[in-house]
Amino acid sequence: MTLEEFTIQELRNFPKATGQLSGLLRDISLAAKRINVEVNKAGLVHHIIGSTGTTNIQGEEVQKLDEFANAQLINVLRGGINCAGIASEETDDIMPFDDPMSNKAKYVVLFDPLDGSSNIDVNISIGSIFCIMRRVTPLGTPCTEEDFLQDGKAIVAAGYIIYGSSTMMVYATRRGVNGFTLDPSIGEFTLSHPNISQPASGTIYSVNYGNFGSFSGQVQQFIENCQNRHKNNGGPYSLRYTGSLVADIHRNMLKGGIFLYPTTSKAPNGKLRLLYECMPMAFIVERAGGKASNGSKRILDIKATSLHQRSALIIGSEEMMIEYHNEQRVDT
Ligand code: AHM
Ligand code: MG
Repeated sequence: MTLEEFTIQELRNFPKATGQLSGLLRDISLAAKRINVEVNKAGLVHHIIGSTGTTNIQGEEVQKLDEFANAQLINVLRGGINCAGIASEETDDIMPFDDPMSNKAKYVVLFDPLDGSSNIDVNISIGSIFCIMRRVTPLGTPCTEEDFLQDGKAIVAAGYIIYGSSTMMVYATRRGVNGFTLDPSIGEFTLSHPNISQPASGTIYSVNYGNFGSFSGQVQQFIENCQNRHKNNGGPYSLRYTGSLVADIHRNMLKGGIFLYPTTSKAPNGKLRLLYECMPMAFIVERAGGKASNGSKRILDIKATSLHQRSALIIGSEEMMIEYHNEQRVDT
């Protein structure tokens, strides 16, 4: 079943649905296919790799593919009629589409167009992350920042595209998580991973171990426990970390594991973006049965106060998350 067929099938189960959410998911999947084509050319065509020579609002170098992916997502969402406006990791401010059709749309979309961009030039999986929120401002008016600065209760769907050994789009709604693999022979995302459920435990931990020295004592202890405690239990956990959030969380969601990006001395509020990275991934993982926190608070209970707010992120299999939080309590 293609993603398009799947979303239409879902609509049949909800006769009252307006089809706006399904339309958005199809719009996003179209942008994903266009981004995928360029990502696949990255080793061949030099005008698309490397830096644009500019920096984004976060002071990071903007890669040409980041910019391309951002433009593709904006174009499909602006061209469609289901999105009132967007916020992007690569754009300073929100972008209300502000035309009569868009102003009537129920949803706004937040995204990180190309996450893990430091991996583009070295052929390691990268991803796009998106989050669809129900707006709070009156329909018929342009959306405002208030529609984006919400907590997890506003999320109706979230997903990611992973450009890896194959290209997949995984998305979650309140009804569950489904994964679609791009079938290059027909150019369609095809249902390959129905009803994804994250194993309750696992043997993988994912963390930038280079930052170990600047983690808190409690985080260091948890990591040491991952290395030691399970020796009687089939050996230590395996450390797996690509530096691409989507790839690291995708693997852990399918196999069971925990991902940690705690606060560090360099990033005292965490490195990852609450709205474009942490909240969408938290929504997906929770729908698959896992958990996500900033170390002390559930990610989906945090209400963003600014668009590019950072957060620590601890996310993964339920039992490993409980273990993490129990240890934090014991140690503090
Ligand atoms: P980006 O949005 O600039 O690509 O950065 C986000 C990435 C995540 O994909 C990844 O988990 C993290 O940054 C890796 O950071 P580090 O290199 O500090 O380990
Ligand atoms: Mg990112």
